[in-house]
Amino acid sequence: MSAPNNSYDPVRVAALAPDEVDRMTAEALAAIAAAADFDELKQARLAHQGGRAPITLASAEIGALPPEARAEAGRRISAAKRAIAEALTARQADLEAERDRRVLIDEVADVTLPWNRYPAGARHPVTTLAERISDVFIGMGYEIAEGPEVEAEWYDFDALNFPPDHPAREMQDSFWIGRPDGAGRSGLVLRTHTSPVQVRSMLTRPLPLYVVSPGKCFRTDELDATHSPVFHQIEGLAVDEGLTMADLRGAISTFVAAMFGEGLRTRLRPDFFPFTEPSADVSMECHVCRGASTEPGAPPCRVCRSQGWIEIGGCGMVNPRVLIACGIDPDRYSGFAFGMGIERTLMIRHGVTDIRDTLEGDVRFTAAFGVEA
Ligand code: FA5
Repeated sequence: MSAPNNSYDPVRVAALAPDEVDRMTAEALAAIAAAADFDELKQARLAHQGGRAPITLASAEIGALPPEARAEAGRRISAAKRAIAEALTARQADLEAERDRRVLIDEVADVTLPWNRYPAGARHPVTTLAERISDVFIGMGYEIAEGPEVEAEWYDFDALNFPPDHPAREMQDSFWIGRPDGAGRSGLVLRTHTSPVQVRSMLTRPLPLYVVSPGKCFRTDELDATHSPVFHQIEGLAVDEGLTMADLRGAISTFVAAMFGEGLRTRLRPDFFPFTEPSADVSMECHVCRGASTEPGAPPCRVCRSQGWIEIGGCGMVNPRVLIACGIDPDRYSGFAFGMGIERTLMIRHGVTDIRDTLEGDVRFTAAFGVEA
């Protein structure tokens, strides 16, 4: 800063002359107005408001003026600084408003665009039906039991009283797991039914025993409208003192009422399974025609093929040989068991005419059952 000077020296303080201050101010205002973005505005601020700005340097010269001239020069400089500061603030506000406007345009969300291009997935109806059937039995006090899909031959056949080399073993055509060296069977099989879970349950759980076991089964059946090489069954097993066929029938009737409606009759007809004695196939009265289609002249029923009855699975009293194989005293305990196909139950319940619809993964099929979680 120059030293105080009582004699006005127009050369040394030319920067404070009104024209010069006006010129500096005009230059600053022009630069500020021309700043097209925040960077340019920053440059203009540094150039015209910073420590090296002409107006800042000029104000440092006020002390060099004669005292009578200082006040006026001070006012002029202050007015110039104020004008520059206001211009900077205004330009800053303009640029911010412009940026906000651009953001609104650039980042606009078109709320009319379709939002569900990837429709929510749904659980497979076979899975949800298996859970519903399980829930019916859980409501009666049963527990869920599980077993492996790759099963030991002993559980799938031997312990269930399928004699070795007996044709009964071929009742369910099996996918055998070969030995890694290719030399014959390994003793493992893709389980052909859920009945091995009966054995696993009897060997590991305390008595009395009430379990259901839904799961996948595998057979070398040709794929057609009613058969699949991979399908699901649900197994039921009860072992307790004093159980009879009447208890078995009660369990099945409760299942039929819960799944197909109240008041439908059930029918057990003699059948053969090596692991139950006596054994029966289970049918229920057709839930669509309720047997009416069997009357002479009545319209045909697609669901039961005018038989009046629909077969839903196999059942029986647990063969005492199986109880013994599982270390259970058949003189004290008796048991009943049943096994039903889940795809077949789905087909009967929902009028599905081709089991392949349950396998193909077409969402138009599964979506019809809703998006039940
Ligand atoms: C059995 O598998 C016995 N384990 C059932 C059983 C359990 C009897 C407990 C007694 C006591 P079956 O082979 O009939 O039985 O099969 C039972 C059900 O599985 C059939 O009624 C059918 O609904 C279903 N099923 C069998 N094979 C297939 C297949 N290839 N595709 C779709 N469902 C099938």
